[in-house]
Amino acid sequence: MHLWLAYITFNMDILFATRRDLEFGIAFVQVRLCFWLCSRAVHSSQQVLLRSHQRFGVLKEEAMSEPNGDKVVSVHDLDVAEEVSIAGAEAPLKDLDAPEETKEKLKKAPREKKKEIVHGGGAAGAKKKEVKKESGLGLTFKKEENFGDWYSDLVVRGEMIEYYDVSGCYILRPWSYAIWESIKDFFDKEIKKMGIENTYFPLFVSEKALTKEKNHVEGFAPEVAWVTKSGDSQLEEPIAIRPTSETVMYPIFAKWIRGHRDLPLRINQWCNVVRWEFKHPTPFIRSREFLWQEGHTAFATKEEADKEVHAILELYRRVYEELLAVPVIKGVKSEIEKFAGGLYTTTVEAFIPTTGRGVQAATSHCLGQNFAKMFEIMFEDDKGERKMVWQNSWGLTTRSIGVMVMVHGDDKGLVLPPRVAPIQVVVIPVPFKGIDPSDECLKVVHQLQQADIRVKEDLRDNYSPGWKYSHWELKGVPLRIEIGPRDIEKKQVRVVRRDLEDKAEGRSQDIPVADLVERIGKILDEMQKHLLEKAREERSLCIATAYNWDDFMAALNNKKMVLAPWCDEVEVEENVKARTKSEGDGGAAKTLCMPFEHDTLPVVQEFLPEGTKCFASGKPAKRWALWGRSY
Ligand code: 87F
Repeated sequence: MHLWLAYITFNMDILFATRRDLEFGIAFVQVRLCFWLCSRAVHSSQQVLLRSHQRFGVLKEEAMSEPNGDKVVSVHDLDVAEEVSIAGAEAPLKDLDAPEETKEKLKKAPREKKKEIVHGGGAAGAKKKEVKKESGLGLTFKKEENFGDWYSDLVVRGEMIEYYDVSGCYILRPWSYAIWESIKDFFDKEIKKMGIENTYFPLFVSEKALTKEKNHVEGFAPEVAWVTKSGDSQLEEPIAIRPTSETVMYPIFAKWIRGHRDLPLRINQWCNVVRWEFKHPTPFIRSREFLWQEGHTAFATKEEADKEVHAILELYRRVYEELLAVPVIKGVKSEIEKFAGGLYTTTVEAFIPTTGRGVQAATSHCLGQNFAKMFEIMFEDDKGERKMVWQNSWGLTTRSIGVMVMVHGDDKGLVLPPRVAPIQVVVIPVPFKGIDPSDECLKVVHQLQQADIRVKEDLRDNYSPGWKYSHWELKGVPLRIEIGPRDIEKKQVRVVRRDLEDKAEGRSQDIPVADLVERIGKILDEMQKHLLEKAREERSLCIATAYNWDDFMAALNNKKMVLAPWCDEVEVEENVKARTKSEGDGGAAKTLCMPFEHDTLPVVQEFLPEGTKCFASGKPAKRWALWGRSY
């Protein structure tokens, strides 16, 4: 067994070696062999325990521990598959939510096999051996070839999501939850500046309250989850779990609002909601429970409400563009697509170029006076007249994280924009000839921490530098710093960017330690900008304009969003939905929004010449609409 392990460890070190790694490879292997010999002497009689933590039959590299908890030696993933059965370790976890088809593919997918000429290590040196190796760290699927499986694999291997045994529910691991916290911190500060206060209302809604505003629940009723039992006894009345909190909050608004001095009332809550979706669940994008913020406000006048709708929409744009580096299009929803309980719905729409699908990124609704009427939310104005309030509600969810993953991720893993990356810089020592640069790494970490850069060292001695590079690339950390003995001599470090291709100019640069804080700060800003620009360029190539049906269908089937002049009639949108479903092979298309802006054109709706016809009905066009298939 130990011989096997030494062999595996040795080969994996070579396999994960990058150019720089190879410089130091032999020495590293020597250290490993020494380590193994020692451990063999001490622990030869004990059974090695192996544990598998990765689903899909992919075993994660992990330090094996003796029953007493001591680390023995590292084992790299797939190589140990046979060892697992020998050691009787637990079987790889079942993929609980991935579609059956995906599970099958994941099981069958040929792992990338690499043939490597491995130079025998240690003092014996020059012996050459041909071995087949598998990396196990790289993703199984390619983004362009098999997007769905690439995404499911990525969110798990990138440690964003853990599957759970309730369908449609996912565990947000610290890596993704930290991203949510960044979004939350930013948005929370901004809404507080606007005078909005945080609050918390209960998770449960009575049936009476939930069904009070009929329009609002009508289409959604099948998605409402109900509690009907406690223990063995039936509840007297079933209680709904909030799918959104209009009906939870507005009875209380009616109580709190009496006169014009109680207005505006502006509150927000950060919470979870449950919607029992029947469409195929996708981590972050469509889950049965998700996290969000929901803002609910009441004003004396429509003008004030309108103003807030747009101010919040602008904040949503900033979350996507400034934090997540995802370009969005602001607009208003069509009559079919708006929130049925409200007056109008504004939206920020994102786009996933790889699938050619739009995705509603966040919405800000003007509810008008519908809810005020149903829940009797009235106020006495300064002339003593009783009036109904004007209301808004607005929400942004953890879907935003999924959109970011889909837009920026690549075949190596996640690519996290620096502003939301839980770790912005990882510092990795590259030992050579017995020189261990760990202390220098710690100094650099300290230096960067002082400048509020989120930085972490990876000094684990049971992983090779090459393995660590792949690991942190998979997790999307924006920058890695490598420090080897030669760097120490030259008082410099090597900095490598995650957002650029392997051979791209500027991906890797040597930076003097003295300039580090300033230069790293600049590079992170540049990366943030670059990611948005790159995504914007890609997205712009995916917007086509069509004036007739044939051009519209052609663009749609070419994975594009289509900007088209439209008569703005409900029946025509329904007809377009039906026709696109039957004529194309990617499902129905609908209006994503009537955009307020288009690329550099901030007033797109003003550029509709007299006499322009609707692309679908041939009737006079009233506005530009952006159409597309969507999530
Ligand atoms: C599902 C079940 C029951 C969406 C639902 O967008 C009710 C609903 O009202 C429901 N799904 N909606 C619309 C939510 C509107 C609105 N609420 C506050 C938001 C943002 C935040």
